[in-house]
Amino acid sequence: RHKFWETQPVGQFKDLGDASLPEGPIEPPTPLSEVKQEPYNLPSPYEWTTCDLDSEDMCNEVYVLLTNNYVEDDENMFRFNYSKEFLRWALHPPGYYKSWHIGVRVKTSKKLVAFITGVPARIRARDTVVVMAEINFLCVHKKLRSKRLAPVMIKEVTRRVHLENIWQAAYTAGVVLPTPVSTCQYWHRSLNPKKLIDVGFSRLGARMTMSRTIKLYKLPDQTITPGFRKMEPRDVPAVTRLLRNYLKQFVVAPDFDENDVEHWLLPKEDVVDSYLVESPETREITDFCSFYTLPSSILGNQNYSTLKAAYSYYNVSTKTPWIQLMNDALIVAKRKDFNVFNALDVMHNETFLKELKFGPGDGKLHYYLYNYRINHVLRPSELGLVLL
Ligand code: YNC
Ligand code: MG
Repeated sequence: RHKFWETQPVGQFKDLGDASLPEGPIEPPTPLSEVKQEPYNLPSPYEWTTCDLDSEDMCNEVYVLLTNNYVEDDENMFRFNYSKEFLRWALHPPGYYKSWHIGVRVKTSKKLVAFITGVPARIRARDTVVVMAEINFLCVHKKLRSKRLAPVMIKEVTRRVHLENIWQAAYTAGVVLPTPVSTCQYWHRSLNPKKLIDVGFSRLGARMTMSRTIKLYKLPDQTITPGFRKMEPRDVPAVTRLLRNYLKQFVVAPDFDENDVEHWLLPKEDVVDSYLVESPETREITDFCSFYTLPSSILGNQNYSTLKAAYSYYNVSTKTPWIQLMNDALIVAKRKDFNVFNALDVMHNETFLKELKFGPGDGKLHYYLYNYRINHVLRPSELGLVLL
């Protein structure tokens, strides 16, 4: 059934439910001298290229490939449209390896036709912090699908990860592969219901009029929580402490240090937004929320070309109730002209989704680990990890 994945060190379907298998690495690392030194062979029309996202031209080529060929919804109405600034941010975290940003070109025309990336991350699984690669942006041009290019790309990124003495990886996908660590669901909170209905993202509810729908999703212009403000560079130490303490409770979560927080959570215009609550009395930072900007192209609509979506990222509540904190996040997202606010049912998100009028989406998002076994399928609320 999975000719490629059956050969890989990942949890296999036949082993699901076998709690006698040891948790942890499936295969031990091999000596670096035994890692294949040359790239895998591609079919002869194609060649490997390493993508330097600092180059405006390369970044543009990657952007165009993804804009036209990356992930679509099941009905092919929308396609992710990651911005160039977002791609640079996503691919240049602390300690990144340029060699993990891998492209495939047509030899004759030099056209970029496929892409896959990794970035390093420390991820804790239960009590063990493991250096992993987060694999993302796997994309093969629409005209080259079903030619088994993806397995070669996955093997090549694996080889380049191994060359850095890293043996585990984390990734998410909308498709079911052997075998999910957890299966999550997206929820959507309309901020501009009129547009969402016009473009076919949502439908007018039964016995609802447009004006009642608009009223239902109306939000105040100003945030409610005293001390709610944008995160600043001086907040990095306090946010790191708050987040580290929060993420302890999840079975799988990133092990963020101050450098990671500075990179992943300091606000970056049109890429990532972060807010916190600073207690007006004690000046203590008690709560935090963040979201990233990921528009989708709207395919074949006369009136609109882009859906502006905010995606819930890392949030922490210790004093402000979850519902109030995330309602303030919705208020700022609305003020920044996002059309919809999306959130997975990970971490504590279920405590606010229904109350804040999020509705369940159709697609699922499956989380995977490569060469690391976790013996039970996790509930989404046991996951403390959000990948971009
Ligand atoms: C997928 N998304 O099952 P079997 S997510 C992993 N992730 O293998 P072909 C995938 N594997 O079942 P196509 C996958 N999608 O025979 C398919 N596969 O064992 C498997 N879509 O290859 C599939 N981006 O080349 C099958 O398929 C084999 O031409 C078939 O190409 C697939 O970034 C794809 O959804 C996804 O661009 C590139 O459809 C193409 O269809 C496409 O014949 C639109 O491939 C965009 C899209 C995927 C987004 C993502 C995470 C990727 C994770 C990859 C796995 C990483 C493993 C860890 C490596 C480091 C290890 C260390 C240490
Ligand atoms: Mg292919």
